[in-house]
Amino acid sequence: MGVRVICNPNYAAHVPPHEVDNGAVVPPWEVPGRFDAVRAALAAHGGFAFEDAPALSVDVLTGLHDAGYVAHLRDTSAALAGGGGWVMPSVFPFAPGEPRGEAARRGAYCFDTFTAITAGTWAAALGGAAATYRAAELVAAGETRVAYALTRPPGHHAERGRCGGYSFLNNAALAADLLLDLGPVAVLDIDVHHGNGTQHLFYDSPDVLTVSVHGDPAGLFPYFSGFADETGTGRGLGFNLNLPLPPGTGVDGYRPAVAAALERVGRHRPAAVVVAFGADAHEADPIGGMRLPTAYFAELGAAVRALGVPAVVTQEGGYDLATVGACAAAFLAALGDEV
Ligand code: OKP
Ligand code: ZN
Repeated sequence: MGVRVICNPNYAAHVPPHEVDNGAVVPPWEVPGRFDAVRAALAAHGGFAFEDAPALSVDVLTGLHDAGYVAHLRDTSAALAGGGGWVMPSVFPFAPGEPRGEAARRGAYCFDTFTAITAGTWAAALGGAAATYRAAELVAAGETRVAYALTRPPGHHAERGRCGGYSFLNNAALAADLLLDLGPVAVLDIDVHHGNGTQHLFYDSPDVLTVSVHGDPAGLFPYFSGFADETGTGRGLGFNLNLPLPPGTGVDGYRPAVAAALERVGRHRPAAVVVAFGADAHEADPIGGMRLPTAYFAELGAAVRALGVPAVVTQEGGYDLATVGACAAAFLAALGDEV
């Protein structure tokens, strides 16, 4: 089927110690075993070609992420090198002005208490960006119709200057940016959580259409965005579409939402599409709250394939280690199917 899988060679470097949920310290959901589970499932499925991403120059991130934020990630990881420590915010900005000092920076460059920076975070995040950049390069050069960046941590919650939602560098946005060389681009986000970072980065752009199908943020992370009335701003007005779904939604609710999402993507006449893929709407996912069976991920892949445009797929969420790989394999095999 010819799907190129570009791996983040540094995926295991980022090991979050825990997350803080409603003030409680709980085990992290976003763990290295997620990558291993997906890679094993793709290998068992067969038909996927794996390669490691070459190193990426940090300069590639300049147009996308704030320089102070990038320095914060890099410097924080460097300062933690050799130890098992971590950095998480305790105070978020409540007064105007630049952050002065380390404790202020922690809160200024992060929007939640789920996203620890560790010694390996910078390497892992940059490795994920490298895998995504390579995937986009291959698609832009016409070397493959479908490229999948197999990586963790995820990226779709990362804003220009803030990490959050386990995300540090916005891989989907990086791919979209590169693919703009071909013409208009659409990002379709089917992770169960709203892709707030990608929406934020392209909110005023008519060139990159952002469409997200996700759990209603009234009751699901990221809570502050993902509502249907967020439609873009300025020249980008009309180029953001959110399709929130109630908790417990299954195939019957997803089908019409995905059809509406793809109808909008098609009207954009994209030269390429970026799929921010998550398996966390699966019925077994421990945090998604939705009811999709594994087989529906094949239907999703076929539906995206029917757009008839080249695709870069980024790996976002999916936290049930027993099913995340099968969902990815089903989606990618259907998307990459040659006829
Ligand atoms: C990242 B991605 C669970 C709290 C989890 C953070 C979710 C981040 C999801 N009680 N909160 O979009 O899969
Ligand atoms: Zn998610």
